[in-house]
Amino acid sequence: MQPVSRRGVLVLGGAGAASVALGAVGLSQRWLVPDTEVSGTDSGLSPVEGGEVVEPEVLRSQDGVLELQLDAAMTTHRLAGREATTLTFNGAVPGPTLRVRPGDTIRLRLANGLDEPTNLHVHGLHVSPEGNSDNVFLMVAPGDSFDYEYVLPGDHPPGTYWYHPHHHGTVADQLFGGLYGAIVVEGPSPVEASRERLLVVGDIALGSDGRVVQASMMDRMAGREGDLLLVNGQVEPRLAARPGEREHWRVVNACTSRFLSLRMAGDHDAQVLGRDIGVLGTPHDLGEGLLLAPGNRAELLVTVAPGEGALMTDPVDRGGMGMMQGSRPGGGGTMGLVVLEGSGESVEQPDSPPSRPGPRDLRGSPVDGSRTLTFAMGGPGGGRGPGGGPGMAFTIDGREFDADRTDQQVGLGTVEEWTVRNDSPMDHPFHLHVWPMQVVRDADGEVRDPLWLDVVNVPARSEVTVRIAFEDIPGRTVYHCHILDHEDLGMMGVIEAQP
Ligand SMILES: [Cu+2]
Repeated sequence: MQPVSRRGVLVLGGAGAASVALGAVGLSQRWLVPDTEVSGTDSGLSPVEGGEVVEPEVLRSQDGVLELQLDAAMTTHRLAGREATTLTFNGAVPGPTLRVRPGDTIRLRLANGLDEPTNLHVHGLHVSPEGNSDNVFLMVAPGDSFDYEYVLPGDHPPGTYWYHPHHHGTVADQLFGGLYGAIVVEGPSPVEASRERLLVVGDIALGSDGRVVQASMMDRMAGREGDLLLVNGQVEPRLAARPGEREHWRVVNACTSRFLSLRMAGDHDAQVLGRDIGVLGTPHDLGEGLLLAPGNRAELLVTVAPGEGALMTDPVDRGGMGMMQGSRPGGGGTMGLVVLEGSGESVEQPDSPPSRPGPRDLRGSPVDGSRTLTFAMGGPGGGRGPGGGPGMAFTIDGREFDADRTDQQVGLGTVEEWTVRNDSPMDHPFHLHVWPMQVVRDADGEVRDPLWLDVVNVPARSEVTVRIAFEDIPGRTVYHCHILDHEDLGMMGVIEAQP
């Protein structure tokens, strides 16, 4: 089968995050299209597709406390249906799912069994970035362990969050290697559904020896994408349900650099209930492509129809540069994430989900300050990135990351409006730790309904405007591009919120 080449589009491109469907996939075909072009980091190991979906082990808080140990180590285990040697938390990819409630405390011992430093970030949680909380400036040396404690506020938004290492310079390697897991903050009223499912999407490339393929400098500049698209560590697992059943799916994009464009193929109905932070007031159709940049999450309400269908992801053109031929971001063609089979006796269709109170809207608040941040690529880099060479600079406001410099000082208790500009020919998903962002204007114009994200994609050569309420949690932390290779190459800054 002739691979579908998108290289021309990508090299000429920089067209932003428009998704491109590469032909419809018929119901009788395998959902995973083999032999399509894959990106720079290719596997020599053939995955075993299918099998019933298996969810990561769940660790639940009791009486307001979740205590656990996470062992980061290189492990030989089953991945993609084959024996593989990857990085793991507690021996598995993904690591265990942490289920907590607002007001809970998580006490987590991170034991570093790797041969290099690591640490931990709880992505999206509104918790302190200081001390032994969500402090990305900490470093846990090989052989050492560290006791983290995260105290969730009593009004913490329910939703789907996740964790991964955040040690600058090796974030992409360690996440791509397999170090990630989900965090669920339960709400007071669960979504009415027959069942809940967690689908943690990651990608990886494995050599024929079952080891993780190392990324080249070109892969890093493009943002590496592994050719094995994993859901809970499996390739295209299967789910079964009865027609008429309604399921609540939590989808995490834990890929290092790969963007997902979700749609449902087949007759099953899918509604979007929530994005990164909290719920949407009114669910809307999944439609033809919900963009999940690396780090984004979606909560879906799936109503099962008779027969087979699949949650798919279409390739996303996230731009590129002429010199990046050979490592082609956004590659891989249309791929299946999970196959959903509706069979057996139908159950009565439940009522449509009630609307919930929507999230707050900062557009009514006075703005205490505004600033512009500019993402750019080009010129010689400082050589802080992996590989050590000068490479290309990945900058915010013309500077590469420096942990000792504070780039943004904000006042605690203020609301600010930030315009994030992207002067480069590639998309950069903007992630701010601790404080969620309300998107008020994206590359397509005003955003009508309140939309709260902690990763906001800024398409190539465009800008996005967000509002941020710097309330109740002071501290010093970071913002960065969530193409984690770009973050490692310097596209990160330091913010401090002070009274
Ligand atoms: Cu980037």
